This record gives sequence, structure tokens and C-alpha cells, in this order.
Amino acid sequence: MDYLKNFSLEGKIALITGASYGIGYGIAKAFAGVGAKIVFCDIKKEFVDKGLASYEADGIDAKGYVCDVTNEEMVNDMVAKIEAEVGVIDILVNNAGIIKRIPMCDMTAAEFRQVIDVDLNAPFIVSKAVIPSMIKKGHGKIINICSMMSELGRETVSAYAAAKGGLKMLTRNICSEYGAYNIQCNGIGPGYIATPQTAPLREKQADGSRHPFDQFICGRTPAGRWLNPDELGGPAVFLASDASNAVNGHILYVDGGILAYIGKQP
Ligand code: NAP
Ligand code: GCO
Repeated sequence: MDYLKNFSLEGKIALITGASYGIGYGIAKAFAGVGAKIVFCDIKKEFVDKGLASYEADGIDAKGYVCDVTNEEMVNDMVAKIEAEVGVIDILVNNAGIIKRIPMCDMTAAEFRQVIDVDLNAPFIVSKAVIPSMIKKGHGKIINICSMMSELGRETVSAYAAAKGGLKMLTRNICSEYGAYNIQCNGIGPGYIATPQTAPLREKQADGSRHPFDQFICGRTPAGRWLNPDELGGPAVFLASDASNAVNGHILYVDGGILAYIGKQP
């Protein structure tokens, strides 16, 4: 066996949602580094344009589409366009996501639904759009970006935790339902990653001191630091490549050890 070739994505087409920057961008860069053709989408044209400029600056020939992944019609149109313009998608990464940090009793049902819509309904919609062609092609890889909150709760993130817990189970169900068609569906559960989504948790205080949440996370992470989007590249390449063909329905936590750790001793 050529072990190195087993990790290669040469000739593969990968769609990563919400990948103009942040975690999706980090994963896309790693995929491109091992040979994949990168296709991404974002909800706003300005982000797609910014993303395209970043990919170009990194020497990556990516194709970007404007698409709201909660809109089934837009998603189906985008997937049809990708199939016509680039080819059948081999790898899907359901990365686009939002969070609302609001105490549960202050949150409106509409706000709760919006988070569930982007973080759980959208991965269902996009997966459903790509699976039929994957079946015809004889293989497929779906990676759902889950969270620590697929396992743990925390004040103010009820909708996000409900959605990411649900996404873990959607992952297992896609594995159960389509594993027989040589489709592997796994999740990545990032720990605390320094991206715009978590920027409010790292903001310096008025007196110049570190945000209490920043100190809390470093104390809860054996690595003692926030992780960066590039550190998700290796695990994502593994789950997208033939090296993981026997891994299905698994959530790979890339958390610097948070889930293994009780927290820093006082
Ligand atoms: P981010 O910086 O906010 O990027 C998420 C991307 O998704 C943005 O480009 C965003 O566009 C896009 N998006 C939002 N709603 C969309 C929609 N309806 N249709 C299409 N695109 C949409 O987030 P990130 O931190 O890189 O996170 C990426 C994923 O990892 C998310 O699923 C997140 O929940 C998960 N995650 C993050 C962390 C972390 O610590 N950062 C940890 C665990 C899991 P806009 O900017 O226009 O909203
Ligand atoms: C929060 C954070 C988290 C992270 C991540 C943890 O407010 O607790 O934003 O939800 O983004 O998902 O894995």
C-alpha cells in the first residue's frame, strides 16, 4: 500500500460551506495542499469576493458561490451549478454556522430557530443535495463541523448546544443510512478556535486585562492556549481521504485536550 497516496485528495472536488475565512478556510487550505479542487460558498457576495482574493493570494484556484445554506432552493441550484461547472462533489464539509450567546430565558423562539436553521437544518439540506450524486459516483465523504457543545453545555448557548448535539446525531444517521453506498460521514468537534466567531470572548477589557473567558479557556485547555484554524487541517484531510474509509459516524474532537481534562488546579 502507498500510505502517503492514501492521504492524498488529488483529483477530488471538495465543497466547504462558509469558507471565506475562519475554520472553513483553514480546512480548505489543507485540502488544496493535498491536491483537492476547492469550491466554497458564503451567504454574502462581499465575503465570497474577499475569500476568492485570500485563496488567490495563497496560490489556490478556488471557485466561490453566493448561497444561503438554509435555503433549499439556493442549495440545490448551487450543487447543480457545481456539478455542471466543476464536477460531482466528492467531499462536503458542512462548516457554515452561527452562534447567539443569550441566556435561554431571554432568547426568543425566533432566535433559537435561526441558530437551529443554520447549524442543523442546513447540514441536512446540503447533505441531501450532494448524496444522490455521491451514490452514483460510488463514494463520498461528508464532514460535519460539530463543537465541544455537541457534548457539553454552557450558560447562554442553549440553541447552539442543541443544534451541535443534533448535528452529532445527524452525522451518525447519515453514516447509518448511506454507509452501504461507500459514503463516510464523520464530524470534527473543534475546541476553542481563534476566529471572528469567538473574537468577543477574547476581547481585551477596558483596563487592558485579558477577557475572563479567555483566561477560563486557557485554564481548561491542557495546551493552555486557543487553537488556530490551520490546526483543523490535518484531521480534516484524514477524514476526507481514503485513509479513513473504515471510519464512519465518528466525531473527532480537535480540542487541545479539553474533553479529557478536569481543569487547572487552584
Ligand atoms: P465564522 O468565523 O463565523 O465563519 C462561519 C462562516 O459561515 C462565515 O463565513 C459566515 O458568514 C458563514 N455563514 C453563516 N451563516 C450562513 C448561511 N446561512 N449560509 C452560508 N454561509 C453562512 O465561524 P468559525 O469560527 O470559522 O466557525 C466555523 C464552524 O465551526 C461553525 O459551524 C462553528 O459553529 C464551528 N465551531 C467554531 C468554533 C470556534 O471556536 N471558532 C469551535 C467549534 C465549532 P457571515 O460571516 O456572513 O455570518
Ligand atoms: C462559546 C463558543 C463555543 C465555540 C465552540 C466550542 O460561546 O462557548 O463560541 O460555542 O465556538 O463551538 O467548541
